[in-house]
Amino acid sequence: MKKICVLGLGYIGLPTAAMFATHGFQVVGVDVNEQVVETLNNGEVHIHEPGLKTLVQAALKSGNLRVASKPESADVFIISVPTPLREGAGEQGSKGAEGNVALQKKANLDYVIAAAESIVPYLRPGNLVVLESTVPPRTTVEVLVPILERSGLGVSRDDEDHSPQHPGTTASLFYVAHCPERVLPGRILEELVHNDRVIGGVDRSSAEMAKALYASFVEGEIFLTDATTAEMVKLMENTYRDVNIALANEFALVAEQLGINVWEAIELANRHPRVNILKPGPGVGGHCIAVDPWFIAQAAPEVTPLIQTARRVNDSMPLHVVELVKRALAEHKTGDRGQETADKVPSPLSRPQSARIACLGLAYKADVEDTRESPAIKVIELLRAEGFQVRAYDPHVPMGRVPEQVGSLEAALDGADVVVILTDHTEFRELELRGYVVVDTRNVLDAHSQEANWGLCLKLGKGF
Ligand code: SAJ
Repeated sequence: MKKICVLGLGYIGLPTAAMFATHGFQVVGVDVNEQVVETLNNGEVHIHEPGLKTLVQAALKSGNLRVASKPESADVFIISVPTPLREGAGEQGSKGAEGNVALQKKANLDYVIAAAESIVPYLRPGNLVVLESTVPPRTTVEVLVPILERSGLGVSRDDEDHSPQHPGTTASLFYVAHCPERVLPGRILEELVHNDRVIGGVDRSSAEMAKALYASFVEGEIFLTDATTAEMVKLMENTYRDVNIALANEFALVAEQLGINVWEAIELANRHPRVNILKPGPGVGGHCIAVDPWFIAQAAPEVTPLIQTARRVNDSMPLHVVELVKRALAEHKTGDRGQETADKVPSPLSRPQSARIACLGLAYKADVEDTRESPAIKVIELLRAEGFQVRAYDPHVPMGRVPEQVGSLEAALDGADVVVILTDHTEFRELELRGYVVVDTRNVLDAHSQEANWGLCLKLGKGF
């Protein structure tokens, strides 16, 4: 039985380790966080994802999955560690499309480097090393391979790349491939099996070896390419989505100025057979879409003004939400919306800054507990910085994520001057908010029935 060592037991590493373990491999999952190791060894799972706990427990019970804090010898090593942004990492002398701005956010490869270095002592001829982490273009060939070559072994190369100086003979070669994950949080297990996969090898043999490995559980098609193309494919997918969300957000800002409803306009535009505008909202969260475009920008800052601008448009949306809250408060104060609204909402606020704001939703998107890069958290931080009294509620997110978090909807709504809907959780679609001033950033409330019934509802993207 082949042995796989998976480094990093996070959102991708853990499901991948469990998947291989339940498909006939002996797997050792490694994490540098002792708490993660202990939790898993106690049969518990630190990541909330449908079906994951059952799969991990089955894998552990079968004896095919073990969890450890250090790597060990194996046939295959899979690196699945985070690649966050390093903020303010401007590089002297490199001019981006707008000065050095593009380079202020760059990939932090510390975890990838540490994981690669931890493998070096265990690397043996014939081993395959797979990088699953999302990385800037060329990381596999320019960062990962040189570290692994410190083992004294040579990386496998395509025939035409063999030079007389190259130390490797087949007997002393190792193999390397980049196999980016493409699964959607909330549907990870299903998409791990059914999505198509792109595998980029540093040479053909590496790509073929990785394909044979993933074919053990992937039911989608597996496409082979080179490592740098595979890196770029992954980054392009998420950048495509980011740029298109930025376009939707920009349309929303325009619609507010024009006094039209962007949600209706998008629905109508999307009736065109070749148009599919995404949804505006309070910004883009999650650990990938808000991060990955910067990896392309850092590789080619001069030629990526569109990508960089899209990032800034999406990053500016939390501030826009705060402006909408202030507008709602001002209307609330003056009763601008007419007698009907003025009658229904509480009395005018003498000091808007002391206003109570109920924030509904902390997660970065619907029906998940993940708050990484969540625009909702950014909105709360901005409101806090402005001195508002904030209470936040999210039925999916464990308590303690922000100091303002409360454990029930009632506690959040109690005495609220403005209610801001920041995440489109299913639970929020049925909300009864009669008598509240609402800012709906996700179009979860049915404008016609709600607004007609209970007064003031500002919707992001809807002018008035
Ligand atoms: N969002 C909008 N408007 C939309 C769609 C999304 O504002 O129309 C926001 C969401 O609310 C959220 C953020 O964008 O804050 C990202 O959500 P998402 O559902 O678009 O994507 P993620 O981050 O959960 O997962 C993405 C996926 N990539 C693509 O769809 C191209 C997933 O397939 C990747 O595997 C994942 O990134 C990753 O790990 O890279």
